[in-house]
Amino acid sequence: MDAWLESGAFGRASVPSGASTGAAEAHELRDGDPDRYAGLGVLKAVANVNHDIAQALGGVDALDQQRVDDLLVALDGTPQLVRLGANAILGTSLAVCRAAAQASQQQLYQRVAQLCGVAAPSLPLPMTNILSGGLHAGRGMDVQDFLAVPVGAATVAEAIHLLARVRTAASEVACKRGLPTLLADEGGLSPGLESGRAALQMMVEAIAHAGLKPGVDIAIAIDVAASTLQGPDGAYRFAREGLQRTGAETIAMLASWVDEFPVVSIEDGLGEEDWSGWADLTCALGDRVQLVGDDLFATNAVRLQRGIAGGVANGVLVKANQNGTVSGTLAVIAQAKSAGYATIVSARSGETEDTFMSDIAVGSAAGQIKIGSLRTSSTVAKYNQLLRIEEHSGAAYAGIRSMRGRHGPR
Ligand code: 2PG
Ligand code: MG
Repeated sequence: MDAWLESGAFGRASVPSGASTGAAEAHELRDGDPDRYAGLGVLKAVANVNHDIAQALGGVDALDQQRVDDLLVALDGTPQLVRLGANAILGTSLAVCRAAAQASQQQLYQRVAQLCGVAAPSLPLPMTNILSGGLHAGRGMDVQDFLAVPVGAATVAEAIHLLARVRTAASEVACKRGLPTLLADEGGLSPGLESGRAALQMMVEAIAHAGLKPGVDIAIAIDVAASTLQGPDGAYRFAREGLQRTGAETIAMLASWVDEFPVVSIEDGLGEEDWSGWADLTCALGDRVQLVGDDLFATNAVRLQRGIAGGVANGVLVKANQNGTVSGTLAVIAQAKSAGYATIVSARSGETEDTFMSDIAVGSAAGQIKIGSLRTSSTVAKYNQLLRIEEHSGAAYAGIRSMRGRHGPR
């Protein structure tokens, strides 16, 4: 998506797509023509940008991001942006924001900081996928993601280096064990291990093999993506393990992992509509680890409010394409922060070369960022953007203080 302003300023953006999507996410408009990209073409969304959206935005002040985004949402007219498509709307919103940054001679992270009233942008603590299962790896393991969190790093540059060391070491461990070393969707490995515990053991082995201390240099985050495991009866099916667990049993399993391994963050530990289970999970583990809602909150203010009111989770994953606009995404970050929730700006499993998310993470002082392993150009681009901003901004590194649970602010 390209946006030109009358001044000649220009902004370009592209939008990602996810494999494990939450039901409450803003709608991604696909053509549904089976003869083109298996139905996943986006000619309709492109046409919406070129016609309805271009017409509606002509003459509107691009520096007024809120007005641009309000116009886009009103033009769509549906809560989940099904008419024009959240892909069409977000692409426009991001491109306009970039053009506005250029017009006002700001770096993009500075523009984001201005939009959210953040005086001190910060460099985020990264978390990175190392081992994959679920929909990111042909269901080779039940749990979707095991991630490394470089809790011992003092700068974002050092953090990225530690992550690269763990990822390389994980490949070596896989090789040694005769496990596959091919890439999963997020640049991690797909070892197809039989249980979450086995994957955690492999994570610890990889961290140690990299010459690092588990829990000191590198801790572990998990994205269970439990919505993808839950059956219509509400039970969680761990097919690879050959087990079914109730919500309470799933909480007990997660608690045992926190007891035994240096786990500091658990995302989507239960399903997206299991609100009472989530409240129990938060009571059980919220003081010890960060509990992150991804499919649960879907970067949606109404769902997040329900979570805050019900004592559910203590962190929110932030994906701009779940929300649909720049303003809406930044508003969710502000809402989460004022409730004391951690905010983790996240890539999707289907990413592009666009690095906007790095600027959102810094500009909003989100504190954390989740990007796939340093194995593809789409992820390297985002880490590079963080390094560029680090050099340009002199912003402080948020580090481990940005987490919730035992590492978070008291
Ligand atoms: C997630 C994301 C990134 P997807 O579940 O958090 O790992 O995956 O884009 O497939 O939703
Ligand atoms: Mg997730």
